[in-house]
Amino acid sequence: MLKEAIYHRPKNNYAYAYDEKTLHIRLRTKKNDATSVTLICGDPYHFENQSWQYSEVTMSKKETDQLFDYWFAEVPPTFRRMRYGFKLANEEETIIYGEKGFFDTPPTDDTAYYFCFPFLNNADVFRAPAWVKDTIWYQIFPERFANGDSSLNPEGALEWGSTAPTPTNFFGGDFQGVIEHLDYLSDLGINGIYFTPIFKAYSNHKYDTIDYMEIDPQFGDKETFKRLVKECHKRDIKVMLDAVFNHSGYYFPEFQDVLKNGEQSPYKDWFHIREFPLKEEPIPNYDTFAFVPSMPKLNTENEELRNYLLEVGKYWVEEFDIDGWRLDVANEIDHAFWRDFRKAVKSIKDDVYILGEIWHDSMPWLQGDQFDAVMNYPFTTAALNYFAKDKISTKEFIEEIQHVLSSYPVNVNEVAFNLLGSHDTPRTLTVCNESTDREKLLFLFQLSFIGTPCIYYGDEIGMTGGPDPGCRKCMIWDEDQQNQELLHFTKQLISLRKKHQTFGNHGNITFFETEHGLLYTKSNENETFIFALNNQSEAISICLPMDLQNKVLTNAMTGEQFAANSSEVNVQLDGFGFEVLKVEH
Ligand code: ARE
Repeated sequence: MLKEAIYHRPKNNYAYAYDEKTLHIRLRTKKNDATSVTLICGDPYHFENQSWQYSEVTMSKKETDQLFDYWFAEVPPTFRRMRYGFKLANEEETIIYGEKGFFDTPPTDDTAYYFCFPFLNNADVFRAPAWVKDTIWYQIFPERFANGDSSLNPEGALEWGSTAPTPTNFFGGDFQGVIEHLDYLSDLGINGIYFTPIFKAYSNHKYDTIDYMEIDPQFGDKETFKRLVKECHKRDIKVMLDAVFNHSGYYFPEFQDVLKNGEQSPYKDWFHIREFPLKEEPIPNYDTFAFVPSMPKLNTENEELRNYLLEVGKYWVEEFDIDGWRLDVANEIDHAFWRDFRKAVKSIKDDVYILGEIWHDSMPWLQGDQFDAVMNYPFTTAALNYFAKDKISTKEFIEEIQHVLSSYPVNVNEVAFNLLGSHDTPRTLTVCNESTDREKLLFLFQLSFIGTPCIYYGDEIGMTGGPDPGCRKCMIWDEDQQNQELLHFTKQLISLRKKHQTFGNHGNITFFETEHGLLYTKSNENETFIFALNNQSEAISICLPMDLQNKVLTNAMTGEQFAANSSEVNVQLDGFGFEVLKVEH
């Protein structure tokens, strides 16, 4: 066995509390190396005749990526503490692996050889709000969703959809417009809206805040926003706002004060100024988001600023009853701030959802003390490379997806924010080279996967657009211009996800090897959904992965039923075709 590939470390995705009584343990081995892995585990203080007493739990191979297998076991330690190690076997040898290295047989004179999960403290369990698991998000870029009150139009606002979006043009989207289309969103079936920033700012995207306590006047006022939240809640739709705390905008009065008064400004420590006077060229001599001079980085270590931002976090929850915060550039802000932020906002409403914008591996933020989820861009990349761009093989896709799953605890995966695109990326249909067939496969995968899917406004009706700002076109409301078939298809998937727990976020996912096409199942004790997808233009046949003799299969999309008359069932898929079949056990 390749010992160098064997890896475990407690208190992260390899060993964590799933709930107040259950531990999950993972072990990494070289791919296709070990043939069985057993968890050796016991209470650290349980000795008999000076011999440590342990039991053995079989681990199952849960994920496999390009190089490794990940073995998994679930254990409920009676006294909520555990020492543990692993027994790995293949045809050649059996070895024991613990914190102090490798052994031939399990040592029993001392538990110091083993890994330690000291105590399962309830306060440390990662817990996202219960409602999140069943949420289907819809992302709205407020300037471009709907213009419901033209009296609020910013100066020079253009006619809705009359021209392409640029970094600086305005079309007058507002809250009234959103309110008027809430029935459309209810009908679509989504039950959470993520709004990009709505606070007073300079630009059309509002990521350059002027006042965190005010609504941008082009969107409406506080009364209208209150009404919007109420109308959403009436329809069981949650509301999440964007908190831009990494940086302020250029016209944030405190930054203006520093520009004007330099070192004499009482706000100079609210920012990271490298030298006075401030200058922007050739690059700013103060820290910024990227190298953008109009986005000076805020110093969250400054107590006054920190308290101000924590007040902002609380204010919109307390006064407006919002349900979530999406945190912009979350990974560039210190962890201590986010721990305080979590405590502050959850003290007002304990089931507020906290979503960090992080595009990379995010385990340090997902330990239960900071965020409930991150924007799952690694999922996005894998899905687009496979379904939209045809850049990777089925095998590579499954490996990538399983790599993402293996990077986090199961309870974190269950609330991962799975997006296919956003206001920062080209529209999915454009990435699909405008193939609606490919787009449908993407939606089907996203909406049947573990986590919480998010639909970027307009993707459901087939809008196109390149990278920012191309992806920020005005929403198309003329039904003749909308792709009604795609809209109907999206609605159908959302309704299946809501109706069947197994289709949605409560089923175990398993991927199968195939010669062609993608095959996976979602199942619980009562039923299994089988998903067969063909991302190629040629027709294929896929053999279903289970013995279906005498079982009745239901086509989930059409409701048609048929009985399987042999144990081996093949489905024929047209180019870019798919089948979703349900089997009761
Ligand atoms: C403008 C221009 C862009 C230009 C950019 C940088 O339009 O063409 O690339 O400036 O000079 C907001 C606006 C943008 C605006 C930007 C700056 O929405 O239109 O862009 O402000 O004025 C990284 C960060 C991530 C960030 C993305 C954009 O890690 O946090 O870059 N996303 C948030 C928001 C944005 C917002 C800001 C931050 C700033 O969602 O909308 O931009 O408030 C790799 C990297 C990632 C990187 C990602 C995308 O994967 O590893 O770290 O994300 O690519 O570039």
